[in-house]
Amino acid sequence: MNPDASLIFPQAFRWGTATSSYQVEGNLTNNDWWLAAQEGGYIYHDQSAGLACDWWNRAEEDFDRMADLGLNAHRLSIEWSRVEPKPGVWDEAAIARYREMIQGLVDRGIEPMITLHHFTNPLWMVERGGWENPEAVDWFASYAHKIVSALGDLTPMWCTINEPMVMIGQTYALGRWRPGKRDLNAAIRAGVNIARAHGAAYHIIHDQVEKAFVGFAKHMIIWEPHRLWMPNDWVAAWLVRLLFNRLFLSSVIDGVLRVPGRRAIRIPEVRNTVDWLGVNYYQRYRIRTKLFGGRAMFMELGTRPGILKGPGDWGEIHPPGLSLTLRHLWNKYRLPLIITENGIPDQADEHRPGFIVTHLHELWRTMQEEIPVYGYYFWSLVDNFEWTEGYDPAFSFGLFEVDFETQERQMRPSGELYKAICEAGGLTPAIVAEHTPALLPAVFGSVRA
Ligand code: IFM
Repeated sequence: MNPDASLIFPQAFRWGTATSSYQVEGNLTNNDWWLAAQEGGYIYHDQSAGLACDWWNRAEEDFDRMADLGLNAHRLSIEWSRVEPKPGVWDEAAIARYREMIQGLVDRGIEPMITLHHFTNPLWMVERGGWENPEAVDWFASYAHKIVSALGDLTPMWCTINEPMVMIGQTYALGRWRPGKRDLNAAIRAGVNIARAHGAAYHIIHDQVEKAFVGFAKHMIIWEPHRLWMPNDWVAAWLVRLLFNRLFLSSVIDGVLRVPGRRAIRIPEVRNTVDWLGVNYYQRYRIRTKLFGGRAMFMELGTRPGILKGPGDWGEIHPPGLSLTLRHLWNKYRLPLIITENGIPDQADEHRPGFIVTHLHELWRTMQEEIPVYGYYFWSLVDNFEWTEGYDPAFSFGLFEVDFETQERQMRPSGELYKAICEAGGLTPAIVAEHTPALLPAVFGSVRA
């Protein structure tokens, strides 16, 4: 086999994994996701994250696993409700523990990327109206200031907010996340405040961190019409693409939020507050319109037979969507890109090895077009709490399987594969032959030495 055929990534490429505070830390009872579990009706079996992966006590054991995989980067988040349990009251011991954890990554040669907000909000914040309250911008800025002054010397890599459109859509428009609103005006109010909060944090980070490199993580989905002959499905797919993929993104780049059918909202202070764009890429959805669905449900998600799907409503696994997305974002915004998340719910690890190889193949091909992608953070290192899916085993994302009774970890075959890739700095014929032999012709068939 010709070793020159390998798909090797640049020397400085970041090979990472990603996690978030509520999903892995444990014993968090001061935020809205904990409250949602108490209220019931939002989460699989009304579960809270409970002890999760017990990172508050044993993160370093998983950092050793990262080092063993050969990772040089990891994305993790700070839990706002932990460090600021009451407005303006700081838990210095918690901040010290974060410092210890993040130093622990640095000591292992793993560059931390710190996310300031990953879905959870402190209870005091939601009691005061949450993101709909314009004061949320100042609350978030004060929290960002505290964290950046405490941790800013440890890393230049900062991610302000994770998947703002997922949070806005699920909480305020689709009514799936607590408090379950279906109110476009509320969604717009929250969207503007979140964009402002992002902008404020961007400047705070740049003021305090030398060589700061700041972005946010945007969930990008491939939306396609379900029935190619049905004009309504095309229009619906176009509309959802615009609302979900583009709206928030454009607002922080242009400083204007343009909701179709509404007056444009100017937020000039937010303009150009992105150094890099984080792409969380997972799936493709096909949109199917319904004539008699009622106001909120005039469309539904469809899938095609014969295409690999995730569990439940996860949609279709579609590796070419990653390159399509990266190409589109680069052509439109000309900003460096980072894959801040990519992964698959697959407890049996039946499809994860193929998922990793096919997505990295797409990524490598895209980078050959001089599209700057600075890193790939796999979601996730360990199985963890999956939001409304709770601990439903079908939604296990880890390179390591976790036994939540004993906290034991077991590396999955995909963990072995990712380790080989990180150590080699890319895909080689030997790695693909060993871990996903059926993909060998597809990945290396077209590569000439
Ligand atoms: O677990 C989530 C993560 O918190 C945000 N992005 C998608 C992941 C998988 O659903």
